[in-house]
Amino acid sequence: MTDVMTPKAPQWWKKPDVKKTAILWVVCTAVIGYVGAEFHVRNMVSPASETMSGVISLMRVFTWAAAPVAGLVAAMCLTVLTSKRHYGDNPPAEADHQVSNSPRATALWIVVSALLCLFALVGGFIVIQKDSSSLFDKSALQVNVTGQQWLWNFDYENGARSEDLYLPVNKPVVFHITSVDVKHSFWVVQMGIKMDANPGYTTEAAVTPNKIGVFDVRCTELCGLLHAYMQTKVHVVSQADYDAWLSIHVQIEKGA
Ligand SMILES: [Cu+2]
Repeated sequence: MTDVMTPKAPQWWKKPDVKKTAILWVVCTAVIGYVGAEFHVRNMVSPASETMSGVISLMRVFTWAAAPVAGLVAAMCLTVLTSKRHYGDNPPAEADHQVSNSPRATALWIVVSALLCLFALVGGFIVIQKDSSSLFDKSALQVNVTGQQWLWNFDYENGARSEDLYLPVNKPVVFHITSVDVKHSFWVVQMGIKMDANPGYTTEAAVTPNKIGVFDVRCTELCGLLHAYMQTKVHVVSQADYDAWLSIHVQIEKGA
């Protein structure tokens, strides 16, 4: 073990292409991580719930965690593409890398990639766990969501039904999602909620909208000819506006 700890650079590090790959690895990791994370964040919607904020940070973290892997592949490609080409049957002496055949390098890579996977798994579980907690919130609003080719229906606790979703701001809501025909998927884009709507089953998803405004609801499971048009809006309003909308809506339904 002591010979490994000596400050002298190991033999393989002296090979120019190993050095080149290592430097490129650092540069590629930084570029891929930065561009990837910024690209994701800029191209993702502005969040309308804690859940969506969590999704965005998770994407950022995952992008950075994946950057060294992508960076190494890119660095190796760049080294190969820019290195001197050798012709002949026997590789030149400088191409004989112990690292290419080293159990230590293999073990290190397995451990590092296993740790990265574990990190992604645990990170994902923590966010999922946090998001599911309001499923058990007794004070949460309950809304039944029914998908059908090619629209959504929303049923509220007082019997009102609508095709646009209305929600009060800062109040947890639990969606009970099903379908009357084929498989659909209920996606509230800016709130980071996406759940399958299966015929004969009820699936659940919970969220707390934290921004007043109009946001998008889409079907995200290919469900037939007009799948692309199976979208509607969610109106997040104040509690007073929500109560007023709900009472008027029920009256209209009863009067009709
Ligand atoms: Cu659909």
